[in-house]
Amino acid sequence: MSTNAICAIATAKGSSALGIIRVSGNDLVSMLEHLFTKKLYDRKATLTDIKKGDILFDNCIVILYCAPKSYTGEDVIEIITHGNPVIMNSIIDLLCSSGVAHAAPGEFTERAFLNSKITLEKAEATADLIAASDIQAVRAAQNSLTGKFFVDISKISSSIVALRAELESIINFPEDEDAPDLNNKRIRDQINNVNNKLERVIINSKEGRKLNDKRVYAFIGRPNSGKSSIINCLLNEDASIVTSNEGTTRDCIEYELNINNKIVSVIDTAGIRFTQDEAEIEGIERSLKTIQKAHKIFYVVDQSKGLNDDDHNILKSNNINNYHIVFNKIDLGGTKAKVLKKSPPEIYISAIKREGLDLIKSTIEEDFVKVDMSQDIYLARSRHINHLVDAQENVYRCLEHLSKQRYDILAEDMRLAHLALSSILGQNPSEELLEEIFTSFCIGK
Ligand SMILES: Nc1nc2c(ncn2[C@@H]2O[C@H](COP(=O)(O)OP(=O)(O)O)[C@@H](O)[C@H]2O)c(=O)[nH]1
Ligand SMILES: [Mg+2]
Repeated sequence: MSTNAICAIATAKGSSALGIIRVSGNDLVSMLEHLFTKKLYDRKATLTDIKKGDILFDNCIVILYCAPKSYTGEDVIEIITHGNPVIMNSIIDLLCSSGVAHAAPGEFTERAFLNSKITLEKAEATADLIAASDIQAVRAAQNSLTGKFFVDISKISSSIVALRAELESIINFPEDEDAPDLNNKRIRDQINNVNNKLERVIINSKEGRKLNDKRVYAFIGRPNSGKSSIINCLLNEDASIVTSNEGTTRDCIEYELNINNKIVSVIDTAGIRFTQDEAEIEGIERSLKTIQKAHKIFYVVDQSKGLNDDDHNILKSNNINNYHIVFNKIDLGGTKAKVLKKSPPEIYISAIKREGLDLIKSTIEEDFVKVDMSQDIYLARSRHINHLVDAQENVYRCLEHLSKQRYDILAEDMRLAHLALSSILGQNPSEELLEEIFTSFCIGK
C-alpha cells in the first residue's frame, strides 16, 4: 500500500508520564480508523483503545485535525500515550504496518512549509524555539515565530520594490523626467531609509544570534587533578566516574549545566599524560580536540602538587590561551576558596569539600550575554545575517551609483538587495537550502 503518511514520536526519548505520537498524511481516518475502538471527530480529543485484533496496545487520547486546518496542512492525528518507550514504539510499528512511514527529521515542519502553512523563517524559528537555551532565547525565538522578523523584513522588501519601480520608470521613460534633481533627492532619502531599517534589523538579529550560541566549557588537566569530581559537583550528580586511579576518564563527555536557567555545556576530558593504553590515547586526542570547540577552558591542577612543567607544556603545545587555572584539593593544603584576578585568573576550590564551586559558576555567569529584551530581538540564524549584510552592501553601493546618476547599475544592485531579502523569506528557496534547514530539526517536528 503506497501512501504519503508519516509518523514519529514527538516527545523526548526515554520514559515519561505521557508520550505523543504524531501522524500526518492524506485520508488518515479511512487509513487508520480500524486501529481505534472509538470514532474520531475533527479537533476533538477522544479517549480510545488502540487495538489490532484482540491485542490492546494502549488506552490513549487521540486528537484528529482534518486537513487543511492542521500543523502540516494534511490530516494530522496526535496520539497521547502512556510515556513508555516500549508502548510508543509498538504503536509506531503498528502504524507502519498500516502503511505509515517513519518521518525524517523536520519532515512535519517541511510539509507545513510546502503546504504554505508557515514561512521558511517561521520554520527555522520553530527549530530555534525547541533548542533555545534560556528564557531570553525563548522570547527571541517567539519574536521570530510570531512573525515580527517576517513583518520587518517584508516592510523593507516592499520599500525596495517601490524604489525599483521608480527606477525602472526613470530608466525606461527618461524624457518624462523634467526635474532630475528632485528625483535624486527623493531616491536618496528612500535608499537611506531602507539602509537605516536594515541596520536596525541586523543589530537586533546579531544580538539574538549571540543568545542562541550555547557556550562550551572544557575541564582539562593532568590525570587525577579532580576534573570529573568538579563536574559531578557542578551537576549535583554522580555523572562521571571518579577513582583514585589515573586514566579513569578515557573519553570526552559533554554534559548540560543549568546556571540560573541558562544552559551551558561542560565537558569532562581524559587526563593528559603519556600512556601506552590505546583507548586512553584516543581519549586524550579527543580531549585535545575539544579545546578547539570550547569557549573557555578550566585548567585543573591538584593544588597539593602545584603547577609543574608538564602543565606548562600541555598549555603551550596545545595553544591554550583563554583559560582559568582551577587549583583543586585546597582541603589538603588548608587554603581558602577564592578567586585571584591574575592573568590567567586562578580559582581555588575543593571538590571533595564542595567549597568554591560557586566561584566557577560565577566565572561562567560573567560570560552570559546581557541583552536588552525591551528591544525586538530576533533569534536570527547566521544564514539570515549573511543575507541581511549582503542586502546592505548592495544598498550602500546604490548611493554611490546615484551620485553618478548610473540608474541602470543602481537598479541592478537594488534587484540584488531585493533578492537577498527574498532568500530570508524563503521565496524561491533551493532544494539544498530546504534540506539543510529541515534536517537540523528533531524527528517528530
Ligand atoms: N582531597 C581531595 N581529593 C579530591 C578532590 N577532588 C577530587 N579528589 C580525589 O582525586 C581523585 C581523582 O579525582 P577525579 O575526579 O577522578 O580526577 P580526574 O582524573 O581529573 O577526573 C579521586 O580519588 C578523588 O576523590 C578534592 O577536592 N580534595
Ligand atoms: Mg576524570
